[in-house]
Amino acid sequence: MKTKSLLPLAIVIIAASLTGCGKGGTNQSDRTANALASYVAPGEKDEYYLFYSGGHSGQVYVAGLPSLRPIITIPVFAPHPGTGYGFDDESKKMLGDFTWGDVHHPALSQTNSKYDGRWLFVNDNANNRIARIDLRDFKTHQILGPIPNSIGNHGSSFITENSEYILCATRFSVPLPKGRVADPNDYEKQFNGMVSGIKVDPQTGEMKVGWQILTPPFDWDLGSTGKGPSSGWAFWTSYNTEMAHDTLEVNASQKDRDLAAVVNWRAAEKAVADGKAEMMDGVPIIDPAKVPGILYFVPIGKSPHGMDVDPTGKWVVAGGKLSPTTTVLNFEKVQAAINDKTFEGEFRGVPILKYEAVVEGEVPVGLGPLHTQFDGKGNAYTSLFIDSAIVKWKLPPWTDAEKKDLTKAVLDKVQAHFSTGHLVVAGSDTANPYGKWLVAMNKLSAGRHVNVGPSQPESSQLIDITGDKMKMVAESYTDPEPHFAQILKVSEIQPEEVYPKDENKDPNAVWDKDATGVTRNGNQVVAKLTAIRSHFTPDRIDAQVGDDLIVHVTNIEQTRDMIHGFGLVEHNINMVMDPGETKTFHIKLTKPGVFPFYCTNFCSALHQEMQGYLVVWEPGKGPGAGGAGGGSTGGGK
Ligand SMILES: [Cu+2]
Repeated sequence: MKTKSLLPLAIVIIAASLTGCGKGGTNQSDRTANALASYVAPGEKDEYYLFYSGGHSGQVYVAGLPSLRPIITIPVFAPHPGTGYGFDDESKKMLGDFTWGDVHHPALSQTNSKYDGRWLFVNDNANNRIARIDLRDFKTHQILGPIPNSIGNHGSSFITENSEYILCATRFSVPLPKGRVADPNDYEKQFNGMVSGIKVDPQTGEMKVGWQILTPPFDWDLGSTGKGPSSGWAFWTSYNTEMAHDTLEVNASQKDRDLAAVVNWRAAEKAVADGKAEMMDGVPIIDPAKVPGILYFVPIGKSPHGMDVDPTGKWVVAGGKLSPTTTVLNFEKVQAAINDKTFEGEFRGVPILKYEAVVEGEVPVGLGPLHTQFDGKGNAYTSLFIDSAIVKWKLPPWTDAEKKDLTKAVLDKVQAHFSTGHLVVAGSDTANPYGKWLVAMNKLSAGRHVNVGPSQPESSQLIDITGDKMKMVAESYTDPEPHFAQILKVSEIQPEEVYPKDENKDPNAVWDKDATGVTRNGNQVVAKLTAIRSHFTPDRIDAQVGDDLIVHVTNIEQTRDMIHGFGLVEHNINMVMDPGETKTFHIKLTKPGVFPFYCTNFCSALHQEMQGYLVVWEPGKGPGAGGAGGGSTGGGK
């Protein structure tokens, strides 16, 4: 009797010791397998770059995959003393008067719907800008904007399949052109949204505003561009087709369906070339009511969010947000409906495609579907904000049984922690995704890290999607606040580690001691310095109160990772020069004194000794005092 009753308990104990159930409900063998799957040993390197947007930090962060370890911050819309960004003349000019931005959706440049490893574009939702990062040096090289006639540049940056355009849509609507004032009570009549085509130079990546399409004052949300059969098209969801201007939480959630935009961007480009646009604030604007064939609407339920085109370009998936389904549009049906004029009405002269004619199905994925990504094997992965999960489901074509009951198309679900917003599958927006890894970027990661006070760190989770079932592998801190991300194979790019001397075209670059020095011309004092381990030449600059001081520093190292900084005390200056790079700053000297400058970027055992003095004399005093016209003033030669 006694033996019999103890037997089940013994089995439980043995089973528990075999599986070794650990923290967080993961058993020991899974813990070991997961650790090995994401482990990158000291000296080894990751296989992929993860570029994730930094939201209102204004920056882009780069981590490695599968380790999820942060590698570098690429400053874009905010100063970053660690790299001297926003302190030298060039980056200061790019930032303009803004010290922040709101980065949402990075886009890697593409050629033939494949990442070409040249540029990464990111949008600024707050100040209506687009930036270009060059993957040759992982630095921001252009900030375009504020874009005219565009407010709330959230629905971007969506790149076309050969990087012809960055396409953008507005989240907010205002009276246009910017600066015109109208009462928000007249929202429907006086306010407008906009779709913008930002033209990208195919050689240099230089961006300029190409054209714009006027839209009703809907709040455009996320979008994506077509490829294959949908080549030349782009798609955005919207919320607030109610056109409410207050208490949007309630007033913009009245209708069961909102209108998504289906945009023929090639037709827009042609219409502008054919002179069918009217200028507003220097930009050719197309009114889609006057130029048919550019814009169509299609109803999507309810308050949708993400709009993603699959790798074949045939299926366009919209997340329902307030509806527990994703809506799958069939692009061939979209084209047929356009050709056959299968419309269910129009809005302000723009045809509304008949829902039943273009929808392939509504997949019951779960609560709060936001964004969808693809693995290129016929599967889709959707983030569920409310369910805090990632759901894997099967794209069409569906079997008859699946069509009858689309719950059968839902293949797997894995919990995320918590409230995933965006997710990214490696290469999802190309014609040939890498698949392999999915990263869930969670919005509310309450309690996932050790307690650091009220601002709870966000977290991202790495999910292995190689098998039939998804597998949660690892989790890591992510800087606030991640929105979308892009994943690029490390082996596909070869960033420069040193700027070659002969490629430095800066007219103020100096490479040898004889070319360095400080010269005065009237009230302007120009210093040309070299930096090399472990000294500046010259290490003394003399000037006077009231002078304009211009300092050019060239890092003449040609050795990788030999970086020097130039920090000037009490003047808010910190430049950082990479090997072979010249940077310039420019200040008005307002106070007398002796101000040390020093290398801020640790460079050698004698780094601490790498310093010098800016001597700011009272007006009319010091070397070269009173002398108008050129002349040496201290330090140097
Ligand atoms: Cu140094």
